[in-house]
Amino acid sequence: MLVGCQAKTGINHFFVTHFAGQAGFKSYLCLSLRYLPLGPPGKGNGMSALVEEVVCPSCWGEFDPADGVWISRHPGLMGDVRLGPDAQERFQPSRFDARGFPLDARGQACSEVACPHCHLALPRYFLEMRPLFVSVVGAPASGKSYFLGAAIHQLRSVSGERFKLGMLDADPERNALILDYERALFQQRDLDSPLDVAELIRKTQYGANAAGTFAAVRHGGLLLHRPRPFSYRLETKSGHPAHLEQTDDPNNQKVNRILCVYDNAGESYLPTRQDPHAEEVTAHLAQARFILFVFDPLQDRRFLNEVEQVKGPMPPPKQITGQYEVLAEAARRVHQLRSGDRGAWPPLLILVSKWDAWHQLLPGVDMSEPLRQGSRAPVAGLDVERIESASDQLRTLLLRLCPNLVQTAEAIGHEVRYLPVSALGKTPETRPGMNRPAGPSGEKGLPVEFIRPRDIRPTWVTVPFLYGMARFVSKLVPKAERKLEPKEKQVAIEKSNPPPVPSIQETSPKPRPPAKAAVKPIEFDFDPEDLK
Ligand SMILES: Nc1nc2c(ncn2[C@@H]2O[C@H](COP(=O)(O)OP(=O)(O)OP(=O)(O)O)[C@@H](O)[C@H]2O)c(=O)[nH]1
Ligand SMILES: [Mg+2]
Ligand SMILES: [Zn+2]
Repeated sequence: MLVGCQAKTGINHFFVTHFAGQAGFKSYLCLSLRYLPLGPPGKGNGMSALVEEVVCPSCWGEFDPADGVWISRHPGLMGDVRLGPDAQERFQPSRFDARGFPLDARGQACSEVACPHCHLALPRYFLEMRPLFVSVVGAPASGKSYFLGAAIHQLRSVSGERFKLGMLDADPERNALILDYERALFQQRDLDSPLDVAELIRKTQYGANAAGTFAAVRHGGLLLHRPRPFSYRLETKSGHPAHLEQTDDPNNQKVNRILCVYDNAGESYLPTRQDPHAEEVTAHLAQARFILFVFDPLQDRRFLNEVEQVKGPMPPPKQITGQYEVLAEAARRVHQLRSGDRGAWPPLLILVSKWDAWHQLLPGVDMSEPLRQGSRAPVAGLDVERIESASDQLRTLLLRLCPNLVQTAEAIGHEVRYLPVSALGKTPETRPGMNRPAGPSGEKGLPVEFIRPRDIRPTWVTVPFLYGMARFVSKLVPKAERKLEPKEKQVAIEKSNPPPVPSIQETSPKPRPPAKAAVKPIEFDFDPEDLK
């Protein structure tokens, strides 16, 4: 049933929104028709607004939604110029069935849309919502996958319940890997039997042989590797301050976003200029609104020594990778991918992982959920002040134990924050005599680490996403901020201008240049006028 249409770019492209079947399932079709009747876009007439420009979550190429290609369904139409002989052919439709679905060359109705540049399928919501790319970066075994599994799981409930911001999988099938992580952490049948943490979430596979982690795309005679995106619809609900029923913005496109993250293996961030595969699968760095760098302090010898002084002997780290080099390499890639535009560098949040194992070094930091609920407001506000205070305290600790990290981070980012996180919330236990098999050169195997599912209680895993959204994405997450008195403002300016990072050899800090007038460059504002 044809219920509405919307002109694209004033010429001969039209999107037709139609409902198929009882489920009310929506589809958008690009029709090359000239004189379809036009109706005003808006709620209630079955129309759905499309974004002006789609950014592909696989190759980050931009395209007009009207130029999307469709994926054929007939089994006889195998073979695609970009994806090889095992993929269904992509096509631009010229015939449609009675319901408006495009027909492939063998007459099968099709509903899956793909990017015209790389030909990879993408969730349809990318045609309707503005993207929010977030990069999670870190060395091997720093805790990226554990963090993502815990953070996405907890964000689903926190964002909906506390912020009236719905979070749904844009395509559950394509999010299967992260859903597996979530199930491993939070949906075990037996809550009391200890599980081996190395098996609970396995090391992310890497390289040309880890076919599940990327898609190979032929382009200009080359075979390029594109990482698998995981995407979530973030949509305001009734009660959210920016949830307005506006006829000129039926999808609330000015506010809603499609959050897109990637789970790369740490190896793809190691500085290996010889390996184009690594650079290709991490090219999302150039699109990131903010970057989350996962730093594992237990892989840093000096930090680990300090922890051992307080807690006694710790299991040796699985590996020690050059985490500073990984950060510097990520910065180099951002710089290169953004053609050297330093002004466009995204804010950098340093997540210091496995807080459960080192929290004794950071006493006095309040790690309860940094949310404040007003007495009358239906939504909570994010306690940005408390998060920034924790960041200042953690920065001081890192400056003493890992000055290289602070120095590297602050040389890269205009905005750098330091956040403690723990995906598990409890340090796994080891058992005497239970070790992994000996290494190839005969060295003793590492102890096996166990955790009981009942004990998994993540700490602050949602904070990096919520903070990033509150600070750097307009109107999604409200900040709970006190209005400062003029005197307090001056103190805040001084506070937000922390002491400089001494170079490795330096002992006395250099004076820092005076603070810029704008202490908080991006302010949250819920003035509804602003949305018009
Ligand atoms: N104590 C503690 N250990 C953790 C935590 N999260 C992860 N780990 C440990 O760190 C190991 C590596 O975590 P992953 O999430 O797989 O690390 P990764 O960064 O994804 O590693 P790659 O996939 O190799 O890049 C796990 O096997 C756990 O042993 C945590 O919150 N606390
Ligand atoms: Mg991983
Ligand atoms: Zn693409």
